[in-house]
Amino acid sequence: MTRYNAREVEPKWQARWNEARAFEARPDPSRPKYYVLEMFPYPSGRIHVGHTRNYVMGDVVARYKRARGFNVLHPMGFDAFGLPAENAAIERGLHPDAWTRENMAVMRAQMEPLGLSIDWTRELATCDAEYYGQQQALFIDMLAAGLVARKASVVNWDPVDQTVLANEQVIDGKGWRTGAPVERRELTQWFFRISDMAEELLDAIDGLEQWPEKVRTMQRNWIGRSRGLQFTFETRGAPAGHEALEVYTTRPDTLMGASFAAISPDHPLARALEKDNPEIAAFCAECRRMGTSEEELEKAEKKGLDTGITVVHPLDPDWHLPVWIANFVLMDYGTGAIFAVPAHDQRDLDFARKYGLPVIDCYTAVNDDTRVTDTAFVPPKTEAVRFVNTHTGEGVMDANEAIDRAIAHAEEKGYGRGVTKYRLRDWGISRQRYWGCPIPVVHCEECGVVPERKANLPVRLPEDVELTGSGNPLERHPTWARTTCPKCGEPARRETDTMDTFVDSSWYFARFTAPRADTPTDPEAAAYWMNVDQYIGGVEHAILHLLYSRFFARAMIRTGHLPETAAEPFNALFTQGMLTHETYATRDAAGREVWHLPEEVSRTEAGATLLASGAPVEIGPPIKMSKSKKNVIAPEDIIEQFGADTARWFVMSDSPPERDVEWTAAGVEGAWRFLQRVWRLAGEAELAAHGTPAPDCGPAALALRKATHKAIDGVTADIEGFAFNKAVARLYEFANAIQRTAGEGPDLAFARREAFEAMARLMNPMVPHFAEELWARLGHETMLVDTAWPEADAALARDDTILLPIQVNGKKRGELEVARDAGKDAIEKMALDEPNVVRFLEGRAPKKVIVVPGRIVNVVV
Ligand code: ANZ
Ligand code: ZN
Repeated sequence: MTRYNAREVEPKWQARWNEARAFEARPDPSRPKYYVLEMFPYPSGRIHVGHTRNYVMGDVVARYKRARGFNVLHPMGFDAFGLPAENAAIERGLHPDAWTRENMAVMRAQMEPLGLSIDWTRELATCDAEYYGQQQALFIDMLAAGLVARKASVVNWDPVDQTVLANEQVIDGKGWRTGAPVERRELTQWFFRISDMAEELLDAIDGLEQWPEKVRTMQRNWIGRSRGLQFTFETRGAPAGHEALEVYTTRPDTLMGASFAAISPDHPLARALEKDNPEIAAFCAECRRMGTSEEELEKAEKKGLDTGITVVHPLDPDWHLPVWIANFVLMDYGTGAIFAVPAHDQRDLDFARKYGLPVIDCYTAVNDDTRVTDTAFVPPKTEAVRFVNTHTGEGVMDANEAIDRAIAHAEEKGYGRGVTKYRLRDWGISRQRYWGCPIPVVHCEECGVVPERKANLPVRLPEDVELTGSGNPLERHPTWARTTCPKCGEPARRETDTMDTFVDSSWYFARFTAPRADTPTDPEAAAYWMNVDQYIGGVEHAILHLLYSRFFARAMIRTGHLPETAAEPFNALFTQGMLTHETYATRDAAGREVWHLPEEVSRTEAGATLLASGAPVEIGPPIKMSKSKKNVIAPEDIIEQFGADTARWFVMSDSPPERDVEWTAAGVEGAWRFLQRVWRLAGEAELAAHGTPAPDCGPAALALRKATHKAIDGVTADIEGFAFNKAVARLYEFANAIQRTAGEGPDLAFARREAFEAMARLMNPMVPHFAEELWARLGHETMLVDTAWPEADAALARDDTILLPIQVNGKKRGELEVARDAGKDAIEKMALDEPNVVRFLEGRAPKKVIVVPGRIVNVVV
């Protein structure tokens, strides 16, 4: 009896699948299509088994759908532009292109042995000119369609790297790479006009029924719709041209609690004052040295400066409020100016306490009239409160009602109007970087900004660049930017900004439908393959990547690159959990942790020691696998030792796919032993010949047949429901049922063949090499990749007994397990003998017993 040898079997089947070009997807209108996609990886280096979990999930879906008769598209590529490549270039002298391509080769070589059913002929990398040239074509079309803007905006500026930072790259006010305090600068930048689509993007979230609710909520919050009042204050003492100050509030019901007005340091009024007031200039400059993110402003200490200007309260001409410049007011939200109500806004309260400004309560809790001291009173807008100082009518009501009244009041009296605002800002895509997609426009002295001609695309990156980590290498390049104007033919300069790498990943799913087309998409292929039926990826991309992709899908519809039906490009989204592992650390002389790879450690029940020195090792709790903590396992090590299928089986077992799963040596060995056990059972079993008709089955054979058909039913439902761990658990049970079945005879030989055939087909999505080998061993000449999913026989899959609830006088008092086909009389008799029912009857005779077969028994006394 030979052992199952994954090391020989796995490459063999991979070669056979490749020979058969089994995974190359071709449009075929006669078959339903299924597009499954895992978020494509960034080629940062080697992958660890943690990365493989979502590819395996995608593969389970892909192989299952293929067996269900779908024409499956399951592509893979690389999100290959980005900063780490430039950093590697600076640190190690490698060209970003070389570094990236080397990593891609390594990762592909790590992925291939996993036996994923990927159509590698569609592979793309966003750093290929073939890809980014089409992105440039798309940009030009979007420019023509009015979806692109060029405008001045305040950005985070890293003074050391001389570059713009995204908000996410600003950590505690410092550049993520340099640690230098970030400054604010105004630059002319390229934007995608995503904020114009805010309403549409928000409303469409309701239709994303197969997305996790938490992701939908995150998207909604990011878009951030609010309803409020916009109105103008008259100013007193302001420079000419600033007689009016427009403010936005979401709490117009608190107008009577106004304590002061505040403007952003970037507000035009602040800029006007700064010109001839050094104190204001110095204060604004100080504010500008902070990042622009809301989060950051939230955390920063509140600071302000009284401008000496006042505004007139709209409800009382004699009431004048001072105007402050405040660091917590953002220029790009609302109007960049507010009135502040310290009693009901914590930021305003902190500010008021610091600068001795009044705190005026507008409302209190309904049954507790405590006034505000250190904590602003901000109950949810749906909660009823008692208004004590308001123009909206005093008394008990919730904020929403009061706000509606306040807006109506302002509109009636004519001092303001109700408006809807969105938090979502336009998407700034300009980066002063080398390793990104060049923005395909030209600056001409005569004609201004001119898009490049499509015939001249791609605008390729130069290969010879000097990367120093500061400034923009494209701008420094001696010749690259020199070109001629596409319009007038005179000498002109190329745009040297490259695109945010989020652009690259916002349409790759569409490109996969025709990755070599000489337009961004091939409309016919896109119409056939779109949408992505199942998208799988990390929840860390729940906001930006998905929102940008949703914007791009709409932009591509408007520019004719996607069909109308693709506005929401991802029908279903699944966010997978992480793979975790214990950490192992020793201490250096200074007491700092030194992390060790699991393979460097000898781990027993009692503890762990370093293999090399025997030194004791501190074991940390399982956390997400990461290079920095070294708690990673290389897939090739597992494949070498146990085979890819063992790894695949393990990462699908134990935990629901949306939750984390802990990688343990014992768990992996358990997975390996299971495959060996099934292999051994199949070898030992006496099986009927192919195509033998079902003989009359004795009880043992019938029990096994029932187990088989229940397994088919169950595993099918589990995979459909993304409960891969349940499918795995069910297959363990099924193997036990096979093992339990004793005896011999034609009926058992038949039942066993049926069982193993089902086992191979049901295991196939998870452990495809093993399943193919088992299938072949059962005597099949065709491969499982071409074999249909098994169908359960409903009669066999059904449970023989069912549970019936018993009610006495309408209250549930017990349960009855009865044969599925039990007759009414028999059920009635059993129900009256049921101990709980006997107790409730207390010796009385029932007036009536109503049996609804298959549903319920009602006893009336
Ligand atoms: C008066 C008021 C009273 C406010 C009160 C809040 C509470 P949401 O609801 O999150 O959209 N605001 C408006 N523009 C701002 C800006 N550019 N920078 C900083 N803060 C700004 O926030 C809207 C509220 O945030 C607005 O309502 C305004 O303060 C402030 F008890 O006006 B409120
Ligand atoms: Zn020109």
